[in-house]
Amino acid sequence: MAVKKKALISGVTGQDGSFLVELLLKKGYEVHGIIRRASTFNTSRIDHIFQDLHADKKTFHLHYGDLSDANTIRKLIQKIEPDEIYNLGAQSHVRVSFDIPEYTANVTGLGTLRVLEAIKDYGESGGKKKIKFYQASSSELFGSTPPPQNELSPFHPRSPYACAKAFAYYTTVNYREAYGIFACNGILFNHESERRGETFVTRKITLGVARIAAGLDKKLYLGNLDARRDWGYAPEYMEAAWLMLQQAKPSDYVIGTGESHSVKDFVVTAFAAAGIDNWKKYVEFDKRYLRPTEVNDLVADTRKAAKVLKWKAKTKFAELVKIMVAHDLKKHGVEKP
Ligand code: NAP
Ligand code: G4F
Repeated sequence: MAVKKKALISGVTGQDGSFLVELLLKKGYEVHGIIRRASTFNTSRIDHIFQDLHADKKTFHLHYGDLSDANTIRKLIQKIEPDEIYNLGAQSHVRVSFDIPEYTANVTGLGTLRVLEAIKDYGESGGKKKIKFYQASSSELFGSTPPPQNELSPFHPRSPYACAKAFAYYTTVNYREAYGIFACNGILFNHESERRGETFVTRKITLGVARIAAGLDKKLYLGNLDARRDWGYAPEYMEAAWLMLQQAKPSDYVIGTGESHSVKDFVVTAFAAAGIDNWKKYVEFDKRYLRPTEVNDLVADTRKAAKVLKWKAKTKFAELVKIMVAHDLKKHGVEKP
């Protein structure tokens, strides 16, 4: 019987982590995930996997750890000896990073360095696996660089989050060049789903619409409606992440749909998908959701991913909004219009 490949995922309890676990288990991997100790349950996105017929306790394992704790990361890598590491863990909220910049730099920036150092030391101390590394880089790196953005576009980070991701991006490139580690940056544009965190704008909108449809809320409070994003469907983006580590050579790739829409477009489409006319009656501005520096427009130029990875986004904007609204309406017991 062929030996199963092993993957180690940081951020396994997040939106992307949960889709990546499903994908890798389907591909026959043994999957290990790092979870943080919390005083409340934080595994709701992955609980169903243990009940799935295809996953049992022998193929999916969880370990306590934290990206701020180099010692535990090192020990986990030495014990598990994964073939592939996906570093998805991060303080990933851009607005929040202005409130907790030092913590964000520590986890989102230095966390990446800690994982790469542990991989390097594993190799140098005679570890037998040539561990491949995926870094969850972000289109936030481009910041104020005008669209479309590709692998050669300049970075101009506009938040502590983006600055931390820039450190992580360059550290990944440096460890590839300096130590020959198979390390890739997936520069992913915004990707969403029914599992998206509830404070990111898309999910906040689809949940808000569902709560209004269910009669639970009267208003939805938002910030800047003019910002434009390239929004795709998260499970497809994890397929791209996996593909990057299956190539002959490590490299960096932009992943997105190639289309941008404004937050207002998302609002209009979401209310319409729930059969509610006159969105203006429900949406109010709240300056608390503005950022000191904003990223105005992101659009991915994905020609490299299409050529090398043969990857292309399938789910486009209108379909994505429909999926998310339908999910949140159902969650609130509202029949689809
Ligand atoms: P998410 O839902 O916010 O998940 C973040 C994950 O990181 C969670 O599992 C979280 O654990 C974990 N985490 C937070 N702090 C940690 C720490 N100190 N140590 C270890 N783990 C920690 O994010 P996502 O949307 O899945 O995104 C995954 C990655 O891709 C992130 O690095 C994000 O910055 C990046 N990214 C996302 C997008 C996007 O549009 N979704 C685009 C580009 C890049 P808890 O569950 O315990 O909080
Ligand atoms: O949904 P957002 O919070 O996502 P943002 O800032 O684009 O970051 C997400 O995507 C990045 C990839 O480019 C990831 F790296 C990052 O980890 C995260 O997943 O905000 C999107 C836009 C912003 O322009 C924001 O100002 O929506 C605007 N917005 C308007 N009202 C709001 C709100 N954002 C949030 N979160 N909440 C609002 O009420």
